[in-house]
Amino acid sequence: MRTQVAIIGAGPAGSLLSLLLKRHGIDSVVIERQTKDYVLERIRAGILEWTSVEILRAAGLGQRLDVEGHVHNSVKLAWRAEEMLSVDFERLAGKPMMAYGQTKVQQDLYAAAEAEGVSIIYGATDVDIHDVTSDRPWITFTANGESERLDCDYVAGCDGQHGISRTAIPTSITTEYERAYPFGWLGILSETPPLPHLLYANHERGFALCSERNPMLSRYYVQCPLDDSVEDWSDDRFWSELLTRLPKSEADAIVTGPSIEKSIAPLRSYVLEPMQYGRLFLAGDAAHIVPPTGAKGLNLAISDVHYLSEAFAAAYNGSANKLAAYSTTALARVWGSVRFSWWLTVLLHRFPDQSPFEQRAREEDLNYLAGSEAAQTSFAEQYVGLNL
Ligand code: FAS
Ligand code: PHB
Repeated sequence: MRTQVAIIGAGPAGSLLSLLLKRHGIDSVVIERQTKDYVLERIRAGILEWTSVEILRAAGLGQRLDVEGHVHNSVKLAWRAEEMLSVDFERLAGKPMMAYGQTKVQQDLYAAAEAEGVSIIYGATDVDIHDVTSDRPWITFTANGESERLDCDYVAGCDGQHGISRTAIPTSITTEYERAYPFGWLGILSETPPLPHLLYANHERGFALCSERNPMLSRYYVQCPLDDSVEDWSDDRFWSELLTRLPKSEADAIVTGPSIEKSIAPLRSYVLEPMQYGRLFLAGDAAHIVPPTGAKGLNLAISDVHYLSEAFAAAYNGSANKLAAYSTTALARVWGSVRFSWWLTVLLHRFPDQSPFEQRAREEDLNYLAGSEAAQTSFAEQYVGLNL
């Protein structure tokens, strides 16, 4: 087989990239390890930055999100049990954000790929990347029991945090930046009406977050020890812990119910530099991971492939400058979101080894945020998404 761009991974990054390339008349083939249903069943992100909404709309992928997405002009922060602050995005940053789950984004991307004849090969194993420093790289993989070879001009590594494309870049030229956090997030979905707004809470018992997926589907998280398992958390224990960590006025408004999904995710910050090597270009979680506190992971995958698709289009039109600068361009926005996600994670969580001084200083951070329009503006413009 031959194509112009071979894409490894059909998560949000890989499947959106294939569609953006098609908008530029560039052929691609997407090679995905899992089945389509497996990818669609993963419960992950819930928030789109306005920049992401605009990229999806511009690519003709905004029809459903414009009907089912819930635009939010603010989020609430709570601390010291009853202190609360609402940050007004529209007034301070000039744009809102949208609650629209990654599951729906993925469904929309796969529906468009099918309708437009984009080639996605599911269930591919033994994927390997060859000759990325030549001008004729190629991919090998096994699909339906057959060994396959895909010749291409370029390779896009969109295979997430457990992918292989990162390993095709020699460690002699890469730098890894990493921070693991000493806690996880226990998340549940419940078929109950969510709060009217997102609420982040820093409580002495730990972080809590109230979010949504639709008017009858709530998404809640509580910080939990890394060595906890889902079996340690009955629904009753979860609801009791969540309501304890919220201000009473908010806790009284929560509608509890049976969980229909329950999982624990570890939190990590990770950046690989550079994000390109020869004719291999990384995008999304393949190159960087953020703790979900700032709701940036999915949004960075979208901005990476926005830059990458523009760079491929320029290259096929005779100008290779954007492609040569892709890693530098993407990393500028990646680091802005990585820093914000790290800062918000440290601000809102309880660290097992933290001192009373650190907690009191964090609370002062939140008091300052509550009293400073400048601080709230800085928070707002980073939360809704830095400009491309
Ligand atoms: P993905 O991991 O989504 O996709 C990579 C794809 O590559 C996968 O489908 C995988 O099967 C495939 N693949 C891997 N290795 C391969 C190989 N060798 N060959 C072929 N295919 C291969 N972000 C938020 O903003 N908010 C959240 O609340 C949030 N929660 C999360 C919870 C969990 C448990 C995880 C893991 C992530 C969460 N994220 C969250 C981040 C998440 O949304 C990612 O940022 C987003 O999925 C990134 O998209 P991709 O880069 O496409 O990577
Ligand atoms: C979610 O809805 O899953 C969500 C919302 C905000 C975050 C993280 C996750 O910061």
